[in-house]
Amino acid sequence: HAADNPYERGPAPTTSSIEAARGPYAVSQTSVSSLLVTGFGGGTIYYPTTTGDGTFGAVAISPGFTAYESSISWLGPRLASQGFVVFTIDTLTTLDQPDSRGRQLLAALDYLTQRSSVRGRVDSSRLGVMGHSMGGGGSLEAAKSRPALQAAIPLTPWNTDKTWPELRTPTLVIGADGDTIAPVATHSEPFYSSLPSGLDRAYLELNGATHFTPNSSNTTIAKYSISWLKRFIDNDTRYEQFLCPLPRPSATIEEYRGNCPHTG
Ligand code: 9J3
Ligand code: ZN
Repeated sequence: HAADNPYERGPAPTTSSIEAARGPYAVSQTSVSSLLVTGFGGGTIYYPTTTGDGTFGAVAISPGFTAYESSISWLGPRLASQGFVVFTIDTLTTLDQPDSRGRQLLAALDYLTQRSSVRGRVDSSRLGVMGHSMGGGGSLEAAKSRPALQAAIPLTPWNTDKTWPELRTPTLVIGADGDTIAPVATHSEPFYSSLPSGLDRAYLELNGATHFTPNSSNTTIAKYSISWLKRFIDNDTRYEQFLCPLPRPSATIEEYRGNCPHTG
């Protein structure tokens, strides 16, 4: 109920509403040229068109090694239509490593909240990060250096740093059972296991999936990402039902680990 939670946005969710290709908000978008920003490579901001619902939480999303914004762009309208401002970015070079991608995600959030044309629509205290592969590794780096971030979702993340006990940000790690580039045994699983045990954390292993599954529209990635962002960026406990009790293995879920109930 909005009277209890000033950050709640949109109608009460259902399984169909979080699985749908689009949520309840009409979405607009604006392009940010790399020539006009510093610290990252520009991108596209997707945002709810309405100005009648107050400010929204926001998330910046980085692509992986050698990849462009286009490789993660499906998440822009998918998440924004649920009531977030979403900034899908390009990196300074496509070869940037995870630590650099982490700094670039933070530069993008700073641009979004302080300089962008939609800054008035963003609640600068409710921010999150996502990314694919080295961009997912970057989302862990960003959360490590900025503990005020409210949610992190690394997607088939890759990083040489295997341990993340420093994080204070609720983190959902999404791995793929068939990933041979960032195998879950040496990336997603140790990343998840090394998070503090008292932190709100989860590990979703996609079934029948590869390193590149996060590069196209995927309902399982979308529904749990929406739920995690709503639960921790918006403090919206209406979404707790999709996260706790822990999802059971299914045609699309190889494994799911996490703490329940959530504490944050
Ligand atoms: O961003 C990624 O896809 C990282 C996987 C990779 O190619 O690492 C090799 C150095
Ligand atoms: Zn570490």
